[in-house]
Amino acid sequence: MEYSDLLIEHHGKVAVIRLNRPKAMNALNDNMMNELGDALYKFDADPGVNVIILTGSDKVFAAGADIAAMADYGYADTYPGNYIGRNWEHILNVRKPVIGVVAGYALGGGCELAMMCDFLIAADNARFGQPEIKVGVTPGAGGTQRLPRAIGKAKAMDMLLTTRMIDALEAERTGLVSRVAPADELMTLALEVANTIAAMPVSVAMQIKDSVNRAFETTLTEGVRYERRFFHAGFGTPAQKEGMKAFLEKRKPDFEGL
Ligand code: CO8
Repeated sequence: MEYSDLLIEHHGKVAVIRLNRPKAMNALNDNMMNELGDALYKFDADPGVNVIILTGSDKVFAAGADIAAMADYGYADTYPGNYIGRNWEHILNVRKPVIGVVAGYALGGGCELAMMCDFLIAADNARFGQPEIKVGVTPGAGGTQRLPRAIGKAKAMDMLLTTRMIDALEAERTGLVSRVAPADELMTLALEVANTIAAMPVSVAMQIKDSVNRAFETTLTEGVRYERRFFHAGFGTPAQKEGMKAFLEKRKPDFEGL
C-alpha cells in the first residue's frame, strides 16, 4: 500500500511511522487511520521490526479528528457507520511495543491516539489537551477513560471540562509521558530508547506489554496469575537460556530473532 498521509522510516529494527498532513495540523481522517492500521499491522508481522515509533512533525503530533470531514456527519454516519470503531483502534491490536513520540500539539483524537501507544516521550514544546467540548462533542476514542487512568481524575476532569492544555513538564509530572527532551533532541532520544528495547528479546517485550495492559482490565490477583504464566513459560524459550547464560558468562546477550 502506498501512503499519502504517512511517512515511513527504518532505523535498524525500529520502524518510524510519521503522521503527515501538514496543511491540516495532522488532523486524523479515515484515509490516514486506514493507512496507519495498514502500516502498524505490516510492522507487527515483520520479523525485521522489533519496535514501532508513532510520531508527527516537530510542530504537531495531531490536532484531533478532522473537524472539516465530520462537521456535516449525521447519526447514520456515526453509530451505524461505526465512526472511530471502524478504523481507529487498530493500534490496540499491535503486539510489539509502540512508542508515541510527541512534539507540539496532541489534541482531542490526537491525544487519544497518543494515549493508545505503550508509552510517550515528549518534546519540551508538547501540549496535550482534550478540547472536544469546545466543538460540541465528548471525546470518542478513549479521552474520558484513558486520561483519568493516566493522570488522575482531578487533572483529567479539569482538562476535559475546561479544555486546558498541559505542557510537557506537567505531562511528565502527572505520568502521561515517561520522558521529556529538548525539541531538537527528541528523535535522538526516542531512537535511543527504541533501540534499547529492540535489542531485548522481542517475544518477552510482547509478553510484558500484554501483561501490563492486562493490569488495566483485571484484578491484581488475576493479573499476577497472568504474568506468572509467562514467567514460567519463559523457561521453555531460547531467550531465557541465552539471557541467563550470557549473564553467567559475563558477556552481552544476543537476542537476535528471539
Ligand atoms: N481538523 C481539521 N482541520 C484542522 C484541525 C482539525 N482538528 N486542526 C487544525 N486544522 C487546520 C486548520 O483549520 C487550519 O486550516 P486552514 O489553514 O485551511 O485554515 C490549519 O489546520 C492550521 O490550523 P490553525 O490555523 O488553527 O493553526 P494554529 O497554529 O493557529 O492553531 C491549533 C493550532 C491550536 C491546533 C488549532 O488548529 C486548533 O485548535 N485545532 C483544533 C483542535 C481541536 O479542537 N481538536 C479536537 C477535534 S474533535 C476530536 O478530536 C474528536 C475525537 C473523537 C475521536 C475521533 C475519531 C476520528
